[in-house]
Amino acid sequence: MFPANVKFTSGDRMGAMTKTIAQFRRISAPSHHSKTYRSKQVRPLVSAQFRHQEFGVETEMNENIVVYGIGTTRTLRVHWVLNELSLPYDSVDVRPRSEYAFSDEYKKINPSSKVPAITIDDTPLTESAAICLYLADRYGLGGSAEEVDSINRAEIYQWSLFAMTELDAHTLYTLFKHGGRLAKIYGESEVAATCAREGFETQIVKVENELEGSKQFLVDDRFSVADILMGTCLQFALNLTLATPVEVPPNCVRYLADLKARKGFKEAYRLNYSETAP
Ligand SMILES: N[C@@H](CCC(=O)N[C@@H](CS)C(=O)NCC(=O)O)C(=O)O
Repeated sequence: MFPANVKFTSGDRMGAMTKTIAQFRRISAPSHHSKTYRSKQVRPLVSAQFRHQEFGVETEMNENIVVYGIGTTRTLRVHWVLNELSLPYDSVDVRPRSEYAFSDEYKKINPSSKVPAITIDDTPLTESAAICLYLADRYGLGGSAEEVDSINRAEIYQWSLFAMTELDAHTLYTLFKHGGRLAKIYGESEVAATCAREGFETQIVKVENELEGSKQFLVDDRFSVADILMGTCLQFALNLTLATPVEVPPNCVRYLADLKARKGFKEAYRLNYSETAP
């Protein structure tokens, strides 16, 4: 199932990785304040050589990956998966709703002008979850490297899609758009915001119960892309600035705190939230 350039060390999934390329670069997108688009500047970013030992993946990276998008929990998840995998990539600083996001240049990458997006050797891919699932499958992040017919893999999809649909898209983003900071753009609506809040608080119980008993990861006691997608949704919930904050229950708060202690998360967070990161 894996392409020729991604190999597991001879039958030993926990074997050491033999090759890592980890030179990151950041490309500055034109600032949303500027009227004219400056040519992109390339700055070297720090390398991050970690995690592959955990997954036992031997990677020969022949592709050029560029991430478009910083500053939100959806962009964070893409930086996070790449940092967990120690994959080299370039990053273009595109903020949501910025002038560059609506430029013809960016619309060729994501016609809906949203972030995040990536290009892989100039082929664009959008939708944060699709990007994360693809990269996790292709480069073997934890449980995602399971055979296609394994139940673990099915559970990774189950939790990933649950996070994206029940939490990210139709409860948290609706609350953000109609009851939070984006209401000035999308219109304030108490009905929509209340429904979204109740929806989140009902759905999160399923995650809370799953994490009972100090459970660290969602699937098979192993870190997987489902944890990245769920963790960023929980972070999204906690980031929402609302008169009455949404309630994130204790097992979820503890689970997120553990995820945030990971080196891959910390590096991704630094790159995602600081425009001046080297
Ligand atoms: N389903 C998409 C949602 C992308 C999305 O809505 N991104 C936000 C930033 S987190 C955005 O660009 N919003 C612009 C807007 O619609 O205002 C994904 O997960 O990638």
